Amino acid sequence: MRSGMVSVIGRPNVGKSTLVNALVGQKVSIVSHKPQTTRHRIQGVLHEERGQVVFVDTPGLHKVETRALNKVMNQAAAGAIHDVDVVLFVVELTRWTEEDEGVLRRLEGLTTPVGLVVNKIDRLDDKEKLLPLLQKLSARRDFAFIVPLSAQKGSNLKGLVDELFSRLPEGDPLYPEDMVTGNDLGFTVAEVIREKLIRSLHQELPYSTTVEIEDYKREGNLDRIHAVIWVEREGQKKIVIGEGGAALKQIGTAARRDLERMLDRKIFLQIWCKVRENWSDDPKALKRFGLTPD
Ligand SMILES: Nc1nc2c(ncn2[C@@H]2O[C@H](COP(=O)(O)OP(=O)(O)OP(=O)(O)O)[C@@H](O)[C@H]2O)c(=O)[nH]1
Ligand SMILES: [Mg+2]
Repeated sequence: MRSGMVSVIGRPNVGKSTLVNALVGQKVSIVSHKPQTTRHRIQGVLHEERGQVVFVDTPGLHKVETRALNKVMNQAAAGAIHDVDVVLFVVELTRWTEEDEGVLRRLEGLTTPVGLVVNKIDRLDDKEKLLPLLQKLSARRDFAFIVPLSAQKGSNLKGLVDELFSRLPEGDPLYPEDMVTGNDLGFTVAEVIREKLIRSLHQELPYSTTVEIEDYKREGNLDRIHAVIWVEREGQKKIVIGEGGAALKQIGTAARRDLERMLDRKIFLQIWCKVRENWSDDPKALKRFGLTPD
């Protein structure tokens, strides 16, 4: 048997979380079309006959660190490069930016094997263009391997998993067979609510919100959960709640549906929206909301 840790890094929005979910066959990390969705390191475990891979999804490494939250997110991602067996650097096939360049710089001097995952190949209209694009990317570093794939369509995932297993050390599984994520239940619930929130909000507002679980009670087949959506200003609270509470109700319903399916239990979910001014730039608030680099 082989087993080991693989961290998944890259700039925001390239599809790291989509990839980790596809690899472990279950949703362990939330996804949205807006950059900077993931804020923590998220573990997802792939179990196979030949062994186990523990993936570490990370926040997208980004350039502009306007608030303390940005620094914490970048630190969480950068810290995941070390003490793993393989690093996966995820990029988009057709879009290379200054932030990809920044990720590449962070990898300089690293002796751990770095594999390049070229994602979103489903967007390529002309397959003839694939090879030249891959050649261009491969010139950027001496990558251990390069795998083009589509995380969303699930194409060529096996090619990637084979590359990983060939590089993992021999050893017993790190986690029990039924464990899919290393993150706890309260965290997962908060993340599912945050996903619905991000998807329902526009422009910059998602960056000013976070979700905290205030109370979590298990009563037979029912989980009773009280959650708080924190925003930074009164005006934002109005938007989150919506006309007559309609927006908040929609977020709650969508989150409850997902959670009932994921946990196979009845969920009673109550969500409040509260203001904590400037929380995203306040180290004390970040600590309280569990937003620390580890
Ligand atoms: N067309 C296409 N879209 C994809 C693919 N993989 C991911 N996406 C989309 O890309 C967007 C970002 O996906 P995420 O998985 O949240 O990206 P991420 O790298 O985790 O982003 P951050 O957490 O913000 O760093 C979402 O809208 C996904 O649906 C793919 O293979 N093809
Ligand atoms: Mg993500």
